[in-house]
Amino acid sequence: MIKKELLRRSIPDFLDGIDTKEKWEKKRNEIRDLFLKEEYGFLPEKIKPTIKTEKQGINFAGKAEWESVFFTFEKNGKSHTVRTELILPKSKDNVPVFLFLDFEAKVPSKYLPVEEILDGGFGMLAFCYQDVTTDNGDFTNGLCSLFCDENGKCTFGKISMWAYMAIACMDYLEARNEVGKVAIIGHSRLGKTALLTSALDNRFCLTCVNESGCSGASISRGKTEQNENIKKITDTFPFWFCENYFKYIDKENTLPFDQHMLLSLVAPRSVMIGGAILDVWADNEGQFLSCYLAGDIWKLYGKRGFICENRLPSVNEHYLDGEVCFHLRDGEHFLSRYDWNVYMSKFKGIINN
Ligand code: GTR
Repeated sequence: MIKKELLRRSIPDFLDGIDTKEKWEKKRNEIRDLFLKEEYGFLPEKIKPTIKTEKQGINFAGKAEWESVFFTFEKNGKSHTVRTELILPKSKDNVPVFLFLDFEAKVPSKYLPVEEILDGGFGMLAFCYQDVTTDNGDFTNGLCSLFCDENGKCTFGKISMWAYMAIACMDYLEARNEVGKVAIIGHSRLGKTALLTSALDNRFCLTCVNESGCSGASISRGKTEQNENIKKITDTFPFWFCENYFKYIDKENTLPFDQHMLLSLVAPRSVMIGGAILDVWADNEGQFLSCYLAGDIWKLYGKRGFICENRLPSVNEHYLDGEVCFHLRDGEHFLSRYDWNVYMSKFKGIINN
């Protein structure tokens, strides 16, 4: 079945001839730069933010400590502050932490079940993506305002800017003594962001990419009418990408890569792709094929890669044994408790290893 799908989607064998870890590591930076040049835009230069923290009274039934952490970035006389929330299980060391890219500034939020995560033994650092910069074509606000030109133009898209903040959060987590391993997690447009972040920054031991779909974990070639494609996504969200990406509208077959190669940049660390059966827009087959095609890169590191049957999993069946994981949940587009449990159980396995 897989062969037939691959033929229908006509994905060239981009990784042909890469049969050793050394050859791959030479190639990987080229691939990374291609994604930045052709799709998302290069991230701006790193600025070290000033950090201020403020303790919050709520401690989740005494289980946790909550601090708001303010990141202030300054450049050319302009500055912008992003508020983040750090919630850690009380008096623990070496705490595994999820860096969560959220749609809301609220804690807990629709997609962030704080107590369940704490009860799982994890801490979390969360920020609302629109506090970094708004989700629209205005590049003069938030962090983008520090990097745009006098006409309010940036050379990168908004996904790159959100990824920039995620990397700054990782710098901060690394400096905190109580924090152990860090996973990154995002849903949908923030799943795209989580995947790009981890492709650029190898400090995340686990990358959870929930229903990221088009221009995320899903293959761009061979979309059906019901799937989102480059034309549809750039018609609605042109500001997520850099200008070069528009060359590929209705010309997916001319892309010098496909999205599975973004996944492969995460190797040899673990990556989990989550889908929901009714989320046809995100293209589950394309997300699954990405795992299938990227998996071999892990084998160059002596790892297992993607372990699967020769078909898409059925609903609520999981392919979680390798470092590349795929699960297909019942229901619609959402980051549910079910998904969190799947991600947390893998994270536990990584810590205990
Ligand atoms: C949709 C978009 C998808 C996905 C989603 C989301 O409208 O077309 O690519 O990112 O939004 O972020 O919720």
